[in-house]
Amino acid sequence: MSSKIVIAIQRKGRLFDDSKNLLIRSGVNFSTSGEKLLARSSNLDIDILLVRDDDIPSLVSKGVANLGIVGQNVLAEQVATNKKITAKTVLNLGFSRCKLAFAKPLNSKLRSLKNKTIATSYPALVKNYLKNNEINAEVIKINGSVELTPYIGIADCICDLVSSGATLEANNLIEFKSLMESEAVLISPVESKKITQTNIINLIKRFEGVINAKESKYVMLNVDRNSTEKICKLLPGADSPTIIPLQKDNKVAIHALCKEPVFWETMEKLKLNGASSILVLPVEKILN
Ligand code: PRT
Ligand code: ZN
Repeated sequence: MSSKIVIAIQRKGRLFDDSKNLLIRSGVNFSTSGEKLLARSSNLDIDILLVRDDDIPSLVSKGVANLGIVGQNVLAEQVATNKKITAKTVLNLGFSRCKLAFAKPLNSKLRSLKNKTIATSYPALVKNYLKNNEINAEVIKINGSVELTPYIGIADCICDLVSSGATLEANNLIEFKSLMESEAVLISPVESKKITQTNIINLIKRFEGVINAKESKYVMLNVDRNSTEKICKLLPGADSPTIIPLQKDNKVAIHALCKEPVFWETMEKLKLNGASSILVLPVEKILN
């Protein structure tokens, strides 16, 4: 069996920068230029296929690529349309977050989807939603500029991706129902527990390490010994903090890996409970 890993990522578009950064931060060095469709890692036996995001589920399902990075929205639509799309999600990547949502013109009196015409680039997901909710409505597939359709008279409402909501606002549309939340995911031809190639398993662990590190912070602070328990309870997502006695007074230093965001509010609470010299440091990589 070849030990080379092939990873499919989007060539250009919203997923590209974060996909590339994830690979680079996981120690996969490569460079892309111009119209190149294949990039070879300079330090690992990895090929990176640079393709349209719509082709990624099929490349991975066929085993042409061992791994791929794609939005859940694209994967779900293709799974709902084509039996040959069997790729499995092995890791949620936490970037390119958006939702697929229904929206209508601001001045629309629409109260339900019943007997309405819905324009969308995600017809299979919308049809499934309508079926599951026993709603009879017409779905028309539009590939781009979905937001225009209510104004040119071909749809009563739309179902499209929304992230900041600025596009809806600019087009005088208002969201009224979310169909699904989406983020970028790592996919493979088989479920993660069925992956046997050690180098792929190790690469997925590196990806996990980068993603977990993004949310995590290393917190260091000093406190009176008898406040230790109280302070440890306030540290978000810290499993087992290290307690180090300080030479001076009856104080200890607490060092902890917090796996959840540490907000200013948390730091203020720590201070109110007696902590001092509170340092919050970024974590680059985690290997569990
Ligand atoms: O060329 P290729 O086929 O590879 O790319 P593409 O044009 O099909 O996709 P691309 O690059 O636009 O998006 C890739 C993926 O990014 C999507 O499949 C989603 O998983 C994710 N993503 C995250 C988004 C958005 N946020 C998003 N806001 N994809 C599209 N949008 C569009 C949306 O369709 C709408 O037109 O942005 C507009 C709304 O954005 P806001 O911020 O104004 O709400
Ligand atoms: Zn696409």
